[in-house]
Amino acid sequence: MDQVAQPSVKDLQKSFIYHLQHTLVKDKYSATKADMYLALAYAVRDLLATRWLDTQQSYYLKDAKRVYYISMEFLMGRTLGNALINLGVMEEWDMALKELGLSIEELQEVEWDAGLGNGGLGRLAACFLDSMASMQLPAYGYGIRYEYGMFYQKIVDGGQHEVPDNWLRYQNPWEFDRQEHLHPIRFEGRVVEFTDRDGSKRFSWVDYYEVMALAYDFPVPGYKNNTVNTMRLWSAKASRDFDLNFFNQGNYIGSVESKMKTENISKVLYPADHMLEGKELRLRQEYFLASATVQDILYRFAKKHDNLTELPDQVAIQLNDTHPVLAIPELMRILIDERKLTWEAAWEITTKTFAYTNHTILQEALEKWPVPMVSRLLPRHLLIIFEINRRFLEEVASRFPGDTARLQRMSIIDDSGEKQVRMAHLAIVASHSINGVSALHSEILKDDLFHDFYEVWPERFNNKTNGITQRRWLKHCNPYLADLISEAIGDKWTTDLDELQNLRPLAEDSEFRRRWMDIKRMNKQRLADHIYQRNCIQISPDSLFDCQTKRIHEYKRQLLNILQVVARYNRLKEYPGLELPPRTVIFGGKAAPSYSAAKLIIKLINSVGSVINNDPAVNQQLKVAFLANYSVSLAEKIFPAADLSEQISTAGTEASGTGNMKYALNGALTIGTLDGANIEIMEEVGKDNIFIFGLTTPQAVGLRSSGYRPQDYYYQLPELKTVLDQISSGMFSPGNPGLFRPLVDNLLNSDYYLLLADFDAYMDAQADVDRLYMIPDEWARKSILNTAGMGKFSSDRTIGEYARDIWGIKPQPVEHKG
Ligand code: 26R
Repeated sequence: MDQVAQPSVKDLQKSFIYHLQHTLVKDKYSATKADMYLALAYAVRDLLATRWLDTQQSYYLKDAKRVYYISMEFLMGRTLGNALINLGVMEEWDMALKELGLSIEELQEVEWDAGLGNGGLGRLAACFLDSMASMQLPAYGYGIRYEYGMFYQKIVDGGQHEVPDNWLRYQNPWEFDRQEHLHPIRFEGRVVEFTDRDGSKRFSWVDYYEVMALAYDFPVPGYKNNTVNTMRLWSAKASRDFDLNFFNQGNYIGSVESKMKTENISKVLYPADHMLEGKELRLRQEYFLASATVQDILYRFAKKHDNLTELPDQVAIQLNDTHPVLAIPELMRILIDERKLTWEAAWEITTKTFAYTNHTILQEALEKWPVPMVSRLLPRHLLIIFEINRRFLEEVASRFPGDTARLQRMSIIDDSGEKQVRMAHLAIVASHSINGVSALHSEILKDDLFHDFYEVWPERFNNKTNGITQRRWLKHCNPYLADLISEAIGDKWTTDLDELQNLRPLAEDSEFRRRWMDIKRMNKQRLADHIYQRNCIQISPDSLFDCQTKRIHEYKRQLLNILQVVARYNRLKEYPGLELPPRTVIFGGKAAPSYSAAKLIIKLINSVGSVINNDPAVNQQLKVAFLANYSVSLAEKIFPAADLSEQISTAGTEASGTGNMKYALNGALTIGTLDGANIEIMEEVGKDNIFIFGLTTPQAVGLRSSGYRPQDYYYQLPELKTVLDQISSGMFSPGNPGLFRPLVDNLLNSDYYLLLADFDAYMDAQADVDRLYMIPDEWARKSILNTAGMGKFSSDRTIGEYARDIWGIKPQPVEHKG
């Protein structure tokens, strides 16, 4: 698609000054840096506006099939830099601002992250939006406009403190409220049964109360292609009826209180991603998103169609995990109760429309909601779920006569204890596609977690290995490396990441290697400066930057990393002349506020760090830094500076991982287990260019079932024993010697994630890392080969597969009329 003539540098300056004066009413004397950022944001926004209108109009006129990506989380990070990149105006703006004496980097730092997500699942949704727009797909993201996003993490005395993330406190130039797109969402009440005029049994939901869902739209620009898609986030508002009913009762303050309570629905993102807490407010949020979105989809469909059986030809809905799965009974309810379709017709439409992606196999994180809670909140939906289940179990019973154990295992209702709705079973039964997010993970779904369902519907199961957008995770975050790559192989990689293969021969070119590592060193210096400012730790850009950044979780094994760090410390103390390359071990990540083991691990990392960093005998060779408040914008500074990427989850636990891809794309080497997408990364970069260690998934499963005894390792490995004894005896917590004992006791007595079993292999792999880092040319070569091998992991590839295999949608190029 040809680009419309870009504005000149003079035009950009005019627009910037216009917004400074007229939108913000500031001049050069009164403008703060925040004002300058806003003026720039409004000027860039103007460039998006007409493209956005053109895109939406063209989808309408072409009556294109749309895809709806429904997600409780969108971890977007900052918008400005991404908009500049995708509009292709970064350099022009850089010049325009320089002439005005301003730095575009500095202004970008003013923007507060949109952190409406926990981690991997939320960031994947954000990368998918970028890819869908960049591939010109008619796509929408639907989510919740939480008033408070992921909490801001402070480290106090080495421990995590949560501070509310009031991201809307500042002006947000990137959102548009759409007062006209308002949907009523019903809760509670009861169901009455009646007989229709034609004699059929009907249900009606009565005595409910209503909350309104108000739309806020966010632009999602494609890369240099005139497409601007929409992310629509819902905010809860008390309805006018609600106000009238309550305020007329004469209890004014009481009425304001209940009004606030209904508006609480979109107040805060739940920050727990390790365990379902089962809080009623969370279930309300899930239904709020599901219902508002389904109503919106049907409203848009109805502008051009009146035959609902055509819905699956016009609409594909992808559920980002089970969190929005109530969209299924909601669509059934509307089709049957309001549009008067038969059950069979409604069911066919529903199953052809929905597809489900699973993102975790951890039992504690699988959603199950108590039947009494669902019954009180959503009485009609519960009846629909029961009926879906009744028909489903009938089908299973006829295929497997007499197999009652199977019926119990597969039922949507778990009645082993307090009755619960198994949301994943509901998603599987009502979807035509079920996918995992890496090859290994998708196999585990078929062989293990959902094996019973795989036997019934093998054709529904498929894999879609995750990916990341190279626009944000290379071009934007690592501009010097991006320019070097483009200089060497052209810039087609920005929309076709497989082009990176052409870097392979350059790994053998010593001049290219030197330039490659010069850029890495510069990025390391930048991160070192940042760390010095925040943590007051001085680190050398010549040390090996060894990074593990991700949510803090036992299965991700940050604890294994820190055990290795303590062992390294002991070696350096014992053998002062030891020839090891200096290392800086960098951690970042948040713990769920309710996850006490994860919080204790943060405290341990910081405590080990303060002993090591303050020990003059080793601190030229080893440092530990925990970077507070890991977020999208902080990640953008870390990936470009990393030498080594730690991907060390117990085999069979990490669904995919996406940080692993971002590190390798920026030239870090991976030390990792055969878990999630690490396996596919190994296949792409080659076994010689990655440090793989540890148990495989079948070995891990086998070890557990044959009676794993962690203490055997404790007694057989003297170095390991020393480390564990040091931690549990208080060497890192002199004021409170027993502080870390629970972590060690857990390792010795249970160690579900097999840290002790993998310790020795991990130490060996780390020794291989040290040896390689001592040969800078070899390291540089492998670093280049890692980037060169990352073509497969573009989210463009992933989205292309979803579009072709699941959604049946095609690119719809947008003509920009200017
Ligand atoms: C329901 C609640 C307790 C909850 C559970 C789990 C809320 C959020 C989560 C987050 C999970 C689903 C998640 O983020 N999974 C991650 O998804 C990434 C994208 O597919 C994967 O790369 C990553 O391996 C996986 O852990």
